[in-house]
Amino acid sequence: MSYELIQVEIQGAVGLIRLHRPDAMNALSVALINEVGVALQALEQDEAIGAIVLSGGEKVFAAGADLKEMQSKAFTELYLTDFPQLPGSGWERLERRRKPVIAAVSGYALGGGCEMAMACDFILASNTARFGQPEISVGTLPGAGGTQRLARAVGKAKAMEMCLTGRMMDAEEAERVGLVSRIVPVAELEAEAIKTAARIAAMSRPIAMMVKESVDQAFESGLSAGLMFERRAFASSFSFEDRTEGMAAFAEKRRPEFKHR
Ligand code: DAK
Repeated sequence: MSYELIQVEIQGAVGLIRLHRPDAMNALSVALINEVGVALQALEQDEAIGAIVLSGGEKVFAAGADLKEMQSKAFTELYLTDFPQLPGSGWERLERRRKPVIAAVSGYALGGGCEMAMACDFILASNTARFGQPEISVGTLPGAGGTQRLARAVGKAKAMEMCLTGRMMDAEEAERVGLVSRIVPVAELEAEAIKTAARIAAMSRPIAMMVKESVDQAFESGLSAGLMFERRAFASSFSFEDRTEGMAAFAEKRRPEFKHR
């Protein structure tokens, strides 16, 4: 598959998807979102891939939905098509994927760009990253998780202020409040994200997927239901060969050789 609006690379067991629409600040047109979805699906289906990095350019991760494309849309169309989340659409694939995805954010991550980064499993940011939900400035509001994931990530006060004023948050503030896991110098960001993804990909794939499902569960349920989910997942890890191998390797003071089974 050849792509026009993204670049896809494979580095060992890591798949890299780089948003690449530099003349429009990586604005998320439906075509771009769907290319991301196609690439994600291919990487999900590739047994050799254990983790994925989603990055943009050094100046911009993504400046949000393509406002020029969105401008002429009417309510009826958005409602009838559940824009742009039709079954099989790129956004739906991003939301439903099972392999871990790291967002590597440099520069602007605004509107749908911030939402796309937050839909990943965690965000590594460069020192130039700037996050915001400026939709209110163009007369609308976040539509792909901005009010929900931002509030869960940074709490009500910051989320409310950002969504109501459109104020951007820089990398330091984003790390301080827990929106990003770490800050990396801009020139090193993509390499560091790939290195981090490679570390995840070296773990047992099914166990990494269970870890992801279990942490995600913390945002879907109350504490006792979440604890029960985790306990059941923990018990079921004992059905994997990789659990036997991991503990045997520890006892034998060697590196485990996971077979992803
Ligand atoms: N859409 C289209 N084009 C964009 C764009 C965008 N969001 N952002 C930038 N561009 C284009 C500019 O129009 C300009 O194009 P030319 O004029 O050169 O042709 C080029 O990129 C360079 O932009 P600037 O000249 O503005 O560059 P600056 O460095 O001065 O400013 C900026 C950079 C990022 C601060 C500024 O461009 C800006 O404020 N952009 C708009 C940011 C914004 O409002 N974003 C939120 C959009 S609403 C959903 C999924 C997603 C969404 C909703 C629902 N579902 C799943 C239901 C998302 C909604 C949104 O994101």
